[in-house]
Amino acid sequence: MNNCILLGKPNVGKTTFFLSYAEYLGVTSCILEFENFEGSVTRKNYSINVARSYLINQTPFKTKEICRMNLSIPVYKGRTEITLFDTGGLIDGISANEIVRKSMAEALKQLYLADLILHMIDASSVDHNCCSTLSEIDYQINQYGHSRGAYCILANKIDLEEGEKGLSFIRKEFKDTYIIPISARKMKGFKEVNKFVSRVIQ
Ligand SMILES: Nc1nc2c(ncn2[C@@H]2O[C@H](COP(=O)(O)OP(=O)(O)O)[C@@H](O)[C@H]2O)c(=O)[nH]1
Ligand SMILES: [Mg+2]
Repeated sequence: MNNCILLGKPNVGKTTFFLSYAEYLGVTSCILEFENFEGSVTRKNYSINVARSYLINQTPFKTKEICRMNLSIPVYKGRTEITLFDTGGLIDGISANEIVRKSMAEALKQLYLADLILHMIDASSVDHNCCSTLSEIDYQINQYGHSRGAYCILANKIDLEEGEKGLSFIRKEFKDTYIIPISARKMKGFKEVNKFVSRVIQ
């Protein structure tokens, strides 16, 4: 089984991508598995739109548990199954909030187990000072990702005006990394993401 993890700061658009990528692959109704911190798994069957209304939010750490979904990816000859993991988000340092600390520990555990790492950065907020702004943790994920090999950066929110400027900055900062500009909201760049995922997992 191929485990593919979505990682990045809170509010960069991981959950939006998680659901929109499934939709891009033809999924209309999905079975989401939520694993709590004690390891027990709850399965929920949602339409993509209902899942969006429940899971996507401007509140940082809206997604705290790991949420996963099995997806069928077209590869060279046929299709391959992957499990895509949506995580709660990583921040710099150690949070004072125990739930956030547990959420980050779970994300790091899944990162260790992942076969493919999709590191999402909010290209529209690199000049801002908000929870999704590129920071030290992104450089650490990048370093770890390179050490693992199957890794790329998804530079999200390029539909916003500041996104283009942010993308140039991200390209300068991470010169050795394969960067895919995307808009998770507008489903832009998904063809490139799909190509990358297919190439790595086959
Ligand atoms: N403009 C724009 N907003 C986005 C995009 N992707 C996500 N968002 C918004 O960013 C916020 C956080 O998204 P979410 O998927 O919950 O981020 P997560 O915390 O990384 O899972 C929400 O308000 C989304 O609607 C995008 O591609 N473009
Ligand atoms: Mg989320």
